[in-house]
Amino acid sequence: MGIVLATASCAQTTLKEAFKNDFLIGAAVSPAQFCESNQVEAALVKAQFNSISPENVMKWEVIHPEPGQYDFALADRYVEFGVTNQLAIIGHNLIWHSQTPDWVFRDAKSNYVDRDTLLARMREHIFAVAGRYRGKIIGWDVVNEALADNGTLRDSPWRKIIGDDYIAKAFEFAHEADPQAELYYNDFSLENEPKQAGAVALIKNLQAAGVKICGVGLQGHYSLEKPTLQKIDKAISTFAKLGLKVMVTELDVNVLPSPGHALSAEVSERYRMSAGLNPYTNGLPADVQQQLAQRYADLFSIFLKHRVSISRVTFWGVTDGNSWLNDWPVQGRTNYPLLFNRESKPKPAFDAVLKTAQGKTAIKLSAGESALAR
Ligand code: 9MR
Repeated sequence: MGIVLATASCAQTTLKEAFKNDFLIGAAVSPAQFCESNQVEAALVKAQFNSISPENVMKWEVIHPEPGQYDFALADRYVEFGVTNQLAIIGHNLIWHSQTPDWVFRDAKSNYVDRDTLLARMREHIFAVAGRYRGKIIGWDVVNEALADNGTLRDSPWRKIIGDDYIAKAFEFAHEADPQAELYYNDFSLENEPKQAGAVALIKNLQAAGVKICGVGLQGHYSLEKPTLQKIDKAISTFAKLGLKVMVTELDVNVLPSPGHALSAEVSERYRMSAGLNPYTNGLPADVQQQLAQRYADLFSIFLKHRVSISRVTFWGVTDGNSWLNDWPVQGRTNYPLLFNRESKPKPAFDAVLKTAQGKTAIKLSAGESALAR
C-alpha cells in the first residue's frame, strides 16, 4: 500500500506550521537566499521554515581564511536574515577536519605546531566566531564529523596534534564564548552500529567529564532505501536516552544510482561521471517521484514518533537545484533530493510530508515495522 500522491489541499499549509507542535523545521541556506538576490527562494525560506543553517559561510576556510584575518561579511548577512525573520539560527560549524586551511596546523617551516599552539588557535577562532554571534545563534555544531566509520576517532590533524581531548576542549571553549548557546556534536551515518557506538562513547565521556553538550545531530543524508527505518528509529532512541536533544540536521534523499560507495557524506569522495549515473536529466519519472514521496512520509512518521526527543529537522538545501547532491559524489548530475523542485514549487514529497503531519498518511510498512507507526 503506498501513499496517495499530491493533492491541492495540503498546499495551503506550510512545513513550519504543520510541525509547530513537534519540532523546528530548518533549511541550509546559501548567500543567494539569505542576501535575497534570489527573491523567490528567499521568500520560500521565510514562508516554509523557522530555522536556518549556513550551508558554507561559517566554515573555517570561509570565515577565517588566513591567520588573523576574518571575513564575516556573509556570516553577518546570514545572521541578520535570521534575526530579521525571527528564525532559529544555527551555527555550522566550529571544528571540522574538512574545509580547514592547512596553515591552522602548521608553523612557519610547514611543520605541525605543538598542542598548546593549536589549542590557542582553536580557542581564538571559537571566541572570534561564536563570540561575535553570542545571543543570536541558538546552537552550534561545535565538532563536526570527528568519527570514522568504524567508530574510532578520525586521525585528523586536530587529533594528531592535540590528542583525543581536542573535542572536549572545543566544547569548553564554545561554552565560554557563548554560555547560552546549545552545543552539538554533528555527524553522518550515525545509524550504523560501529559509528553509533563510537558516538555514544564519545558523548558519555564528555558528559562524565562535565563538559556541556546539549544535542546530537544526525545529518540524515539518506537514499531511497538506506538506512532502514528501523536503524533510524534505533539511532534516535539511543541518543535520546543519553539525555540529549536529537536533531536531524542535514536531511536529503539521494535518488540517483550510487557509483559504488557506501552511503555517507564523506566530502572527499569523488567519482567520475559514467553512463547510467545520471539517468534523470529530463525529469524524475513518476514511479521514482512516488518512491521519494513515500520515503519522506516514512521518515517523518519516524521523526514524529520521536517528537518529544527531536527538537529540529533541517533540510540540507531548499530546492533540488541548489542541493550539494548535484555535484557529489559525481560532478554535474541532476538530483531530486528535497521537497521543492528547481522552480521552487512543492513536489509530491512535500505533500506527503504534510499529510504525515496531519496523520492522514497510510504509511507503507514492511514486515516488522508496524511498531514504528504512530
Ligand atoms: O553542502 C556543502 C557543500 O556545498 C560544500 O561544498 C561541502 C564542503 O564544504 O560541504 C557541504 O556540506 C556538508 C556539511 O557542511 C557537513 N556534512 C556533510 C555536508 C555535505 O557534504
